[in-house]
Amino acid sequence: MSETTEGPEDRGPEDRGPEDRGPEDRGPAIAASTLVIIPTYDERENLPRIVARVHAALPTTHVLVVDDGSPDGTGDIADRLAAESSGRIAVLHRTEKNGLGAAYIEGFRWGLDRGYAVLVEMDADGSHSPEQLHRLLEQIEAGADLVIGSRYVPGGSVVNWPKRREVLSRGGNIYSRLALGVKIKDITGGYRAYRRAALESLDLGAIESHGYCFQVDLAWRLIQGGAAVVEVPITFTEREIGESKMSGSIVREALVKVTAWGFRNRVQKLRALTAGTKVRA
Ligand SMILES: Nc1nc2c(ncn2[C@@H]2O[C@H](COP(=O)(O)OP(=O)(O)OP(=O)(O)O)[C@@H](O)[C@H]2O)c(=O)[nH]1
Ligand SMILES: [Mg+2]
Repeated sequence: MSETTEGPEDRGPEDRGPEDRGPEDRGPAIAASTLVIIPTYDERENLPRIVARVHAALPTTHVLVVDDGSPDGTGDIADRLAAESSGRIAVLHRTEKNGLGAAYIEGFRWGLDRGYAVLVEMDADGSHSPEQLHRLLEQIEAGADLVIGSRYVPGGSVVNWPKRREVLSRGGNIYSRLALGVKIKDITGGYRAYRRAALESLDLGAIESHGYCFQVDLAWRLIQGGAAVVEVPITFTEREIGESKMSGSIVREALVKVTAWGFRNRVQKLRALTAGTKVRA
């Protein structure tokens, strides 16, 4: 398997909406064995909207909400949605805010235990468009292990992002590309689909990263293991409701860890090179 960075720019009409397909046949077939994991912290207004959009786009897909005891009552709203969902929505309640990475790991474990073929990461705040999820799933069907919804491949875009945020995100991606020597344009992106075997190949208990770093960490581990990583273009829209949980410590964590991984990787390569030279000499 190899690392690939660009999927097709568009695998169907730009906004192939549910209205274009029959009610029982929306999206790729694998949508019926897909679990969309949505971590939440204070997203009471966003959660019902995003879940409704997922099910309008892909009615057979299941959703798992992982709430970290949101003070605004998001967890209760999730329970209500689950009760009315005929089994398509489940909720995990965690007692305290412990970061997006830990929430996803618990969600992955839950989904793997229940046999889902694909596990998707999606923010609750509307930045990741459920109407574009079919693009990610189509690439899994085509053989990818990890598909990243990318803002920075041709066809990808960001809407309503303050310049400051875009500079930070683009800078973080350029730095990660250089430090790690990977070709992926949006390695910090959090809209993703994982083939279950890809997650099973990882030691999830060993992953301690939190924010953006969590995304880089998983992609980096998979690339090193020889996984096929593909990017598809997405339209990323800044949240309209609620507050961002981005913080300086999330940026610092990513910077420190990515630098350390890149350094270690180069040392390992250098060692392998000198060992090879000695053998040949
Ligand atoms: N369960 C859980 N969810 C979290 C935590 N922190 C953030 N989230 C959720 O993770 C998703 C992404 O968080 P955001 O605050 O939008 O962070 P971001 O997308 O990196 O930053 P912005 O671009 O500023 O929105 C949202 O659905 C949040 O509610 C956490 O500690 N626990
Ligand atoms: Mg966000």
